[in-house]
Amino acid sequence: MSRCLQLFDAQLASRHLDTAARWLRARGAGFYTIGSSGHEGNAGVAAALRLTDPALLHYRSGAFYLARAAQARPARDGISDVLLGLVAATAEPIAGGRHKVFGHPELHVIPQTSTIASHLPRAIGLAFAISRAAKLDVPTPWPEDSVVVCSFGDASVNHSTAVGAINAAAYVAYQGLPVPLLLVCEDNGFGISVRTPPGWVEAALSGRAHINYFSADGADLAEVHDKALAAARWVREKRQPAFLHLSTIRIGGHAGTDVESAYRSAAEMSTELDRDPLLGTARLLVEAGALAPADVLDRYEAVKAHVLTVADRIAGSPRLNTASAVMAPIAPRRPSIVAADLGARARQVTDWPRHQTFGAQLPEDEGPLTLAQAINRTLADELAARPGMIVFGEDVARKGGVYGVTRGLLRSFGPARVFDSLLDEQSILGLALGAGVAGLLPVPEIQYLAYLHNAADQIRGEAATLSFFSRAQYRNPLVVRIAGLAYQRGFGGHFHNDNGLAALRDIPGLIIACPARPDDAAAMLRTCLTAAAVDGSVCAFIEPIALYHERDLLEPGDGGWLARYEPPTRWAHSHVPVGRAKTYGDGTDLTIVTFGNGLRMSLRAASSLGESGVGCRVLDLRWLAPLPFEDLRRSAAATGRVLVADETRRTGGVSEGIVTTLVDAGFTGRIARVASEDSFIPLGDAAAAVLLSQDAIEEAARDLLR
Ligand SMILES: Cc1ncc(C[n+]2csc(CCOP(=O)(O)OP(=O)(O)O)c2C)c(N)n1
Repeated sequence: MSRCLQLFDAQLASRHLDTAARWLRARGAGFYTIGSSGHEGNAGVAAALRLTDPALLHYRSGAFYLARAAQARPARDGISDVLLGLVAATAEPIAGGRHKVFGHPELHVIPQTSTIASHLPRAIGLAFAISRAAKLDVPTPWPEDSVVVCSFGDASVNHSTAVGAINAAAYVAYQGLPVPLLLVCEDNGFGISVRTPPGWVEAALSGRAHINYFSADGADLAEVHDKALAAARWVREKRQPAFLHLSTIRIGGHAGTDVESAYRSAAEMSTELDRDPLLGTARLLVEAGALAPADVLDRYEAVKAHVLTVADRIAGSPRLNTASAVMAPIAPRRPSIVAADLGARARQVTDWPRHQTFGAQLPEDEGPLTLAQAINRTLADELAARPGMIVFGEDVARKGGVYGVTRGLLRSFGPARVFDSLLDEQSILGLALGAGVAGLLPVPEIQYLAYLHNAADQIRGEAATLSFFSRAQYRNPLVVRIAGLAYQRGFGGHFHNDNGLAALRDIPGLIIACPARPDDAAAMLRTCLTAAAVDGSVCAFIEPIALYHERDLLEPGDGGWLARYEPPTRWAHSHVPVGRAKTYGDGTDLTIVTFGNGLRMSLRAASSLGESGVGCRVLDLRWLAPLPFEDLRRSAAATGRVLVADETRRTGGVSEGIVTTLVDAGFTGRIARVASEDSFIPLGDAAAAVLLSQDAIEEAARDLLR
């Protein structure tokens, strides 16, 4: 009964936090009024789980958070945590005033965004990764027998992200792989003003193959606890996913600004209050003789007084007030530590284990390699050196990738570390996010850039924001390899030649690598993997498909696009730091700024221009975010004339950023740009009509010099 009383306190406090949220808002001191009222039965779910079971919570799981805070030893003051979040105080323990989220590393609550259902792919990834990490002997913050709990609303069930994630959980479980995941649907019957058809959640979630279904009346704490206990036990023992469907009510509308009477009758709202979970628990306590009715009221008032007193005290707490303070945790970077770590690791690599990976011939002895081969050998070297690194995606394992980039990795490292995923980019990235949080180093592949876009939120909204919303207390190290860009000699049309990077370029903190040459690809991939491991960096590694198997630069057979693989003794020396460009040539007439396929075209153009006496230098940016500001400025100043050769689209393409950067830097010389058209890429030879060409670069260069 003391447990029940403790949970009742969590429920009461959660309810009064909602009151406090509106009170603070009315005083201009609070900024968030989405509450948990009516959902307080979720305290019983927390009680059925262990403190160390990682939780990804719905924004109405306030009582869960408070109940879990009480489980900690010493107990945390969850009330203060939430209030500090409501007033966006810097002292708030997880987001530090950046948002109101439920989260705390000591409580194993991982903060979530407000994008409904977007946390489900990560939750599945985490459930998968905890077991996978144990199998690989990689330490994680959580015991091997943990249950990952993930809560969400009833309208969220219909979101394609949830549908895909639930399918992914079943797909993994179907194969007999562990997915210890408890999916808790807190069903209040509404998504803002839209009613979920009665019975729909049960119809959608129950009876599914490979995901067990439990349900409970969210107003009955004892029932919630019993069912949650049964569900958690089932998940923990079977290592299979389960739903826990809680029927709840929603008291006070969607948020403080929501006028519920616009879409609900007063009669309906007042009848529903019979199902208030606070009344349910009070009834339990009174019937069991633990409290008299008057005690219940006293307790209610005492908790209210306490919450409002704390609210009053923290109302004026200091808030973030400078851009640098706000932005500090977006993507903390320590380039010198990355370089040192890379060097130290390289010194530890010895040839014997590498021979086990590569056979008799080490890659540095293979002679000049293509871009695809260089990436392949680097992945192999890094997989050998990093036990927590996993490589996965569509077709990466058995086939070795559509372009052969991951060929042989499955054979060398086995299916626990190199595996084919289901065909769902959102689930691939979600798995990566869960794996990263669990302590693995995920290297997912997105087969084509065009197919990143239907899952971009997993990078944009989830991966890139985790450090921001947790003050870097949670990180999801990630190196997502994306085969992309155009010029596949008329093959494939738009979907295999997408040249749009704008959707990645504006994501705060995201590192975008775009190597063009084999030697750069190897060094930059090592940099990304090290930055991910050391700083938790989120990296998009863009691989220009058309250059994967390119061998020549100026003449057929010249081998000018091949490069030898560097042995580990040279890795520190050839380290390419994030944001460092590379210059080719030292001409003083013109600087051509470019990257990717543009580098090869520009080098060819520079050679041709050189024949007519024009001295060019070509700057390969290599990193598209952060842009190599200093190198750009310096090489522009060296000639006073800049031509940007950009294979991405004229609007929203990389060249916009380069020109703006130069203008911002006070560059007063001449600038021009050539880019691809604002078009999708057509099939066949027509592609050339809309893409940047070597001829266009040469012509623009001559114009600029005229
Ligand atoms: C992807 C996305 N679309 C729209 C919204 C705006 N929105 C916020 S809450 C909400 C309703 C969610 O309903 P439900 O999942 O039932 O949770 P509840 O709020 O009822 O607990 C909507 C549409 C959002 N946050 N995310």
